[in-house]
Amino acid sequence: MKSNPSTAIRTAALSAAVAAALGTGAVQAGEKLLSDEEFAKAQQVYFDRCAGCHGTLRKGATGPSLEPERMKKFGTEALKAIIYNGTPGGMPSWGKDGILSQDETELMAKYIQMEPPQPPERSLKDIRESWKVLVPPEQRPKKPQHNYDVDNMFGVVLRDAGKVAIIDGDSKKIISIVPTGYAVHILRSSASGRYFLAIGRDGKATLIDLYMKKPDVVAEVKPCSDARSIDVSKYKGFEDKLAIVGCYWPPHIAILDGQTLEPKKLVSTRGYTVTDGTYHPEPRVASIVANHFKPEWVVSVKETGQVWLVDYSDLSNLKITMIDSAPFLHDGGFDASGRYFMVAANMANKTVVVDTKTGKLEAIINVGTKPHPGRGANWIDPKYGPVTGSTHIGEDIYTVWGSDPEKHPEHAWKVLYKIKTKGAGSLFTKTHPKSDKVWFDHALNKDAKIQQTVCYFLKKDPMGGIHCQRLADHGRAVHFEYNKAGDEVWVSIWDKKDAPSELVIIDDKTGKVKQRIQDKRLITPTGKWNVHNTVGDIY
Ligand code: DHE
Repeated sequence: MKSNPSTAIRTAALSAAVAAALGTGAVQAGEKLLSDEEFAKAQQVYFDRCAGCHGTLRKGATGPSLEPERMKKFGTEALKAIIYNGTPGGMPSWGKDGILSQDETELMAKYIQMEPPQPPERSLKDIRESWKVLVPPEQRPKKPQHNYDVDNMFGVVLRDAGKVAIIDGDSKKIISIVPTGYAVHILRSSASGRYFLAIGRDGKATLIDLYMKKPDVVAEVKPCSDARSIDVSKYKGFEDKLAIVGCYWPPHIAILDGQTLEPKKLVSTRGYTVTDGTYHPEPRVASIVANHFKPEWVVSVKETGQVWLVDYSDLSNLKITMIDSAPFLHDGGFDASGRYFMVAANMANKTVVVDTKTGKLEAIINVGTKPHPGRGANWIDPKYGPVTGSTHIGEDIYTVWGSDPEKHPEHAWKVLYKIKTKGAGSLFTKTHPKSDKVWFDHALNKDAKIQQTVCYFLKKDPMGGIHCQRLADHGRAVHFEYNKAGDEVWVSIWDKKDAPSELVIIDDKTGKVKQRIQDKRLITPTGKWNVHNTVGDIY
């Protein structure tokens, strides 16, 4: 492999986070196409860039299977072209976008023709060893030690910094920058609103106390080596007693104490697919929500296509309802009533609806190519009543379906209309009950100008056209969150790690930018959560 100073492989060894995730010294199996140093580097790149969509064992999910037998048929040159240029199906152009060099592209083309190394499992004992209580519950403040409105605080993921910014929604001041996990993915609020729970891509969960003068981590634990989801127990009488982490690797759920994150129980998600009953060694845990009607978490098991209702009322006699739905479950949220959980089965082009009251599959809707709503958007349509909408990665449409089977059964779970967007690559949509608008981004669109553009349509006239604006001439405009009052919507401008990023605040009434939070500490901001809206599942 040729090497020059600009494209040379930059790191010889695995980073600490990835080494912990994948295990150091993985041995190359099968044909040896890379030196040990290159192999270690490729493992790191695969973990950072590829595993989320293709799976650790490369069996495929949001992206196709990359198993060696299949890859060898493509050969190194064809694989290099795909990795460098991306595909119309949504694979990023890693080379063209300046993320992978020519050498790294070649490295990955060779790596995926080799057997995938299997990372180690994680036992309850391993997890226990990673558990730290930095401030025990009895030493935490009894009330806020500051004058900020906790309900209007925002937690903003600073992805590549592995940190979370806590921002006052009133003054827009950055109150605290809290270290969390490697490439932290999402935050959720505790039922009380006093804590943010963060989950890092390296599987580290952190509990952030917003009552502290300077909000900080009070407990942490690492139930997985790769993860994307976290939540707490919210049912009456169980509020914040327990927490759950959904792991990508090892494929399991971890139940934790809600106040200290002490690991309590592990349940493997390995099993058989709903499609043809094939055993899957890596069914990863995607979205998790807390059921409002029962002491349960609703857990999406991606590859097998089951939605699990995990009853947390008795951990020693754990009951799990396994609802067969559709494979490749990913992100989702509740309808406006909080009864129906709607989750995108993105590679199946479907949205699965689960009734959390009866504990049964309610519907499967054919929505569009690769739906990706985040937690989605709910509003009252003037003609159809309560509806829900989703954006798509794979095509330029916004799909709207009825979501009120009680009062509007004739429209429930039927696609009512589709709105044309500015292009494919949309990741998130959001609204607020007080807003007259429904917003969506195009963060993964191939065109930089479109990536930087957000749009809305009006609830009163959804087919009356979209209103779009380019929010920045750098980075990608991604993910929305409203403030507590529901009159501002915040958008991240997510640039590279060494470039300035920012948060753009839009006046929701006028749809115009009213403020920008620019601060050199805001490195790669992606998702953000307002305490009030996250506690109440308001979207
Ligand atoms: Fe995410 C939600 C997985 C890429 C930002 N992301 C989720 C959820 C899952 C997931 C399973 C649902 C969590 C829940 O609700 O409990 N995301 C994955 C991936 O596997 C994938 C495709 C590739 C990867 O390697 O991670 C991926 N996600 C991304 C990104 O590239 C984004 C834009 C930036 C980043 O951090 O990497 C991104 N994902 C988000 C955000 C949410 C999310 C902001 C939460 C949305 C919300 O409103 O709650």
